[in-house]
Amino acid sequence: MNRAVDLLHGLVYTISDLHGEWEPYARYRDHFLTLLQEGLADHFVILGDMIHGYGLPEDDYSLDILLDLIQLRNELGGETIIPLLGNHELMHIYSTPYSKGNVSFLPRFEHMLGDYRGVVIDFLHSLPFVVRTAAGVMLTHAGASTLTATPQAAEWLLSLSHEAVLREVDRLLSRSDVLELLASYGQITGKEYEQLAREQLAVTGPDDPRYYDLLRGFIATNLEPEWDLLEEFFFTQAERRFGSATYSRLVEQFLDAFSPPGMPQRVLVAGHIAVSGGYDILANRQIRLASWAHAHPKSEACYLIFDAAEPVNAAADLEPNIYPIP
Ligand SMILES: [Mn+2]
Repeated sequence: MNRAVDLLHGLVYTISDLHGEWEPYARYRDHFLTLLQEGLADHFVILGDMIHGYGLPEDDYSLDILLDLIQLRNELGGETIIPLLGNHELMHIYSTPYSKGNVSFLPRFEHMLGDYRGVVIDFLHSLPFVVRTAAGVMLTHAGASTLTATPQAAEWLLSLSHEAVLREVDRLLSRSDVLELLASYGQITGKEYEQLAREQLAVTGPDDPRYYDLLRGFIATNLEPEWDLLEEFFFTQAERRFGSATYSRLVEQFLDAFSPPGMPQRVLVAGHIAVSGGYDILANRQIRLASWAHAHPKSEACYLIFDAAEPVNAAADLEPNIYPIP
């Protein structure tokens, strides 16, 4: 498994975090397709968190966006259409509940899947984690963190098979007393396991082949170091914990760890965190891009386009390449 897409040339059109909002998605997508036809863009990268609306269920177009991306990637290929994995997609690979405010993200999307489950979950399993470019600009969902900024962590993440982690979960499960685990899961959550599995994952009952998936997710989150690395890579908000000088060194180490031989990565572009306006420049090493959900106000939402072959040395060099939502 190779979780990095390496681009040596071509114009890279980049957006972040759409969180199930169809209209901005369609605007960015249509603009990309026009630019592609005109020879003014070659790669469409989405920095993860395509899914999970923060608003009402009826306004949540998460499934439509993924189905559209699946079709686009089938038509145009994985070098042209490059959605990356974000923390919101990750939880449907491992069946791990996650909420913010009043919204429980896992069950809403799981109940949406219906007959599309197989194709959608396969698609999530296939998503790359990073794009690296000859320009020295690396694209990913969240940002740098201490645990992931080592060559060993980078190597593990870049060759990760989710199936292998889930097989490890099953190995542990096969050596456990499942009934006892179900009972303790119920004790922790205050609800019967079966009720939770129905609510969270839309399973039909104990005969459903996915009946134990919620329990598998619970075991997965206790795997060390696997889950710690996944959690830090996809959920990190390290920039909020560290001062600018420390975070700058951390981004440098992170980029070094993820650089392929002969193609040093010098600038990081990520989404994941709200910004005031449409983007932030962090320690002149990182651009925090907000293409919709994390832009404040939304009218400042923006995308980035840059040449994968043209060397970039500092985050500020990319500022002229940032444009408002089309
Ligand atoms: Mn995120």
